[in-house]
Amino acid sequence: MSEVDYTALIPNNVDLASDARLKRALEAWYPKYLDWWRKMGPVGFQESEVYLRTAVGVDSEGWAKFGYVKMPEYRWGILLAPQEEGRKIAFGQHKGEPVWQDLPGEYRAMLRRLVVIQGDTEPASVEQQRFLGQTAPSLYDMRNLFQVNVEEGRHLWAMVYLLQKYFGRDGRQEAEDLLMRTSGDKDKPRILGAFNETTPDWLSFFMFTTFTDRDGKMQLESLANSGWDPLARTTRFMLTEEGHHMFVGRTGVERVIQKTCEIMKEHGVTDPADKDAVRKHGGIDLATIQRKINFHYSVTLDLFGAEISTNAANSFNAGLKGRYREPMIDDDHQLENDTYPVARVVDGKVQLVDTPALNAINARLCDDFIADCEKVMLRWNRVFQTHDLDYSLKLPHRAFHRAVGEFSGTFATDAGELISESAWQEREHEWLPADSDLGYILSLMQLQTTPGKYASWIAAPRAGINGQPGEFEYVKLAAA
Ligand code: BYC
Repeated sequence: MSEVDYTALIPNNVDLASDARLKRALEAWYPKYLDWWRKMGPVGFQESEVYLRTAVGVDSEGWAKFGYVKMPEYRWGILLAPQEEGRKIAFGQHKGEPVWQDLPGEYRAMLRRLVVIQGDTEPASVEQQRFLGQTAPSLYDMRNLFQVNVEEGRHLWAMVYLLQKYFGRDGRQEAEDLLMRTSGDKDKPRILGAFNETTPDWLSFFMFTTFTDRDGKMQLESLANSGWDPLARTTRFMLTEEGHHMFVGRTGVERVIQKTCEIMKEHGVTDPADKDAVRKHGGIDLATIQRKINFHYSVTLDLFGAEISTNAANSFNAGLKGRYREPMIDDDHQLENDTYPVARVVDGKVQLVDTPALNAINARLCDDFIADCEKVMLRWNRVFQTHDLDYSLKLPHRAFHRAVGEFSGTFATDAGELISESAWQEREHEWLPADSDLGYILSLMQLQTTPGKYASWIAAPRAGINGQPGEFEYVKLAAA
């Protein structure tokens, strides 16, 4: 069924009413989730009325409605994309067989791991962003932050549904554990590196939603063709929501660049390295924006795992996790005799090495991610052109500042030249923000709550959410 039951405590299109055991398990998890949301979710705005989008259907047209909601009352639902009749496994050794509706027993452990890792990132990002409401540069941005947060919450529900429906007692335990780990916690951290970093300011948030949410898109796209149909259908619908998160990031950074360009033009600043000239007018200088790109992009590349990975080969071979947009790739979708060029360190240099394609699944996804990020850079660099400024931002080399995979343990410049550790450390702040840069960004973070007004360091958006006018009150703040 694909009709969404909104009368139920947990809105769903999975006919929860007819599965008493699952319904009980999810209803028992709900108060724990709410507890977590209140403790670890957005600080200070739980009673405010936020103009949010809520998913009410799963068709591509008209799947969501907008209205004011207090976040703890958001209708977090379980929504799967419609089942496709006769769908076949599209890749790996089971290619051509009907997709699995039940959990394939031999792949239980692999699937559990994929679902848990995916699930773990969702609450992690909410935790990372929990203080940002207090320094929102406008009500428009505050609303976008909370939209992202409630949808990450819904994505957690999506994974918890899979765990509780298909993995029995272990699944229920994993669902509990997803609420027990905490981003950045010394003893019980979140599973993947980037989700334990802090998101202390809004430029970090926009970089995170540009780059790290884009990893989310790539990973979800790879799972959206899974031979395990419940996972494919769940992730397909998650992708519908993911687009807005990346929009928030891309346009957020774009608006920061726009404001900096306006300041530079207005005050005749021509040297992009002249931080002070921009900072004294309350903007974020271009060199600092570039360093923030370098940091967030490199940390996100680590999320793809090792470029050469038997885990990834096994889950591809098993038909569980494919490549980016698998059905559009023109090959045999089994890859047993194929090779793929992987960037590796050979003779002290980064070189492409032909590698068995099955082992290079992570490397390929990473390449697709990089190509997607390049498109974002084109958009950002267009802002300079419209201001007649001869400047461009760029992605650092894939070997730069890596902690996972081929380049972990090496030291590369932003252009990919391998250098010694001491040489790298001497030049680190050419490429990565110094504490003083981060301190400056933090000093700009002041709450702006007048409808239609924006902080000094960011331009207004081109259009409102859901066609709303410039002065729209996106968040009705609760009286303190
Ligand atoms: N940090 O063969 P390897 C999102 C571990 S983001 C720490 O290299 P594999 C979102 C790995 O677990 C998308 N550990 O990699 C965005 C393994 O440990 P075990 C999240 C790491 O397995 C914004 C060992 O190293 N979804 O949705 O091929 C906001 C060797 O692993 C890291 C997914 O990632 C790391 N960075 O690939 C909200 C999809 N990387 O098991 C949400 C599901 C690797 O040997 N996950 N390790 O002890 C996967 O597909 C894969 O697990 C990975 C790693 C791509 C993450």
